[in-house]
Amino acid sequence: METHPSATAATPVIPGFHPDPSVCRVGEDYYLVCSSFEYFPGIPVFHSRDLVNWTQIGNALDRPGQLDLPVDTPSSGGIYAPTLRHHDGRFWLAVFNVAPGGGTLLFTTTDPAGPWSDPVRVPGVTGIDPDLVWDEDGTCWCTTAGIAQVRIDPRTGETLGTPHPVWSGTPGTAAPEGPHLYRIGDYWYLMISEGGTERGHGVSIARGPSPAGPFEPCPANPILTHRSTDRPVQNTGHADLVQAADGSWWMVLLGVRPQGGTPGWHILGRETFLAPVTWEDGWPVVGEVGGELPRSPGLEVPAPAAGGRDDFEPGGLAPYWISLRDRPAECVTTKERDSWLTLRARGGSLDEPDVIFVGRRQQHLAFQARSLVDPSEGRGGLAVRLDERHHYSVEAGPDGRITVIARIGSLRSVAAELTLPTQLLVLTVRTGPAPEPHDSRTGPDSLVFGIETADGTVNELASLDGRYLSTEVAGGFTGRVVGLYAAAGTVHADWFEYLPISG
Ligand code: 6LW
Repeated sequence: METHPSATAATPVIPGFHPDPSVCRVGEDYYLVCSSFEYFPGIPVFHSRDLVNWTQIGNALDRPGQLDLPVDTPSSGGIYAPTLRHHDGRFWLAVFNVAPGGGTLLFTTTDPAGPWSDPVRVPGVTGIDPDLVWDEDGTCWCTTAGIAQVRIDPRTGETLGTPHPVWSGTPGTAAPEGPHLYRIGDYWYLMISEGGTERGHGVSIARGPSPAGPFEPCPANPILTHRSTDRPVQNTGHADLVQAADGSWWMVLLGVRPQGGTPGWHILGRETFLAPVTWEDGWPVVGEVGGELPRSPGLEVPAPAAGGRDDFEPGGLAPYWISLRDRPAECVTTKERDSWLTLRARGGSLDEPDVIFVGRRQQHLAFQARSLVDPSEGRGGLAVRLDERHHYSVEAGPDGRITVIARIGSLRSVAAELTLPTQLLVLTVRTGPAPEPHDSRTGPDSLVFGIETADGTVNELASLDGRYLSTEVAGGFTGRVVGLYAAAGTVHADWFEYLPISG
């Protein structure tokens, strides 16, 4: 594969909340999956021919029975870091569901676009971040955060023995997790993340003669970290390795792009980046994150993620639309009104865990979104959501009252209010510059909510400080999601448009 120096070293290959990437190659095709937490469907699946341009081809967990996220599954609980592997003609996916009744789950398919199998439960594996690898004898090894390891039968979920500790990274370093085990050349390599998924994050590796070790750490550990640097991409870690069809090696990893002053706020969640890997003395050496990127003949790189307009055709929502915990057909449908999305309220406002909300990830540092809604049968609107306790929205209802609502922690406030005769309305949100102060405390951005009148004039109602919809404020593992919700009655949307402004 050709490589070319990129001027956009801070550009993720899959922007927006797409953390914990796991990748595998079959011939010329690459497949990649990410964590999905409290959202349904779960585990977005991407395809690429060059490791740079990725297309979402589905979601592995797209039906009830595969993905059970009870209403008491907390935000940033649910589906944690998956591992995707291809073995013996099948794709395998291992995940841990951090939810009541959850645990380790395995799925398999011959087509990563789906459908994927029902889950096989592995009750004997209780750690997060399960990795799967098969040795020369066909034995399957499952390695989890901690780091612990046990042999399993992936078809039945039976554990063959009890999990036992293996190499757990650099002594004194927090949170050994995200293990992946590989047979490369004469060695078995155990690559893990350590330091926690925040600014101290890093990747370390060890090697040994068997999948169970004993493991000798790489003298150059951590092989990747951006801790204590001023690089634009921070929190780099939770990585997976893949060998390209031409023999070159690559790492996919998560990173964040903090904005504003100190301590820096990341608003898009943890994103997927790519870095080149070379080998020296039998150890991997990681190049610049986002630096030298591969290029397949005929493909321009790196292509920024597209925005676009959804017209809600009756076939259903595109795979990038995500809901909270489930998506009951009686509450979310494109079949009730021709080419409209209908949302029927169930749980009240965005403060409630069972609110009916569907959205797509904010994938650009600056964006705008618009939607034409009919609020004549219920109250609802356009929201930017981090979690139940951190969201902003513009909402309309049959009484003609339009409100901009800000929820920050335990505070809920109506930031702006306006009454208009009930009518079809275009609700709008866009990012803008951070509000004052413009000093070391400058936030990442602002979120400006408004309505558009029939002649296309935008009436901006409120501009809200974006820092409160960042992971540094809200906590957790996700990022901003922008979308539509119903708080009472039934709300219809004719179309929804998401457009990048920059980055
Ligand atoms: C994941 C862990 C991590 O399970 O964050 O960054 C956790 N790494 O490995 C949630 O994504």
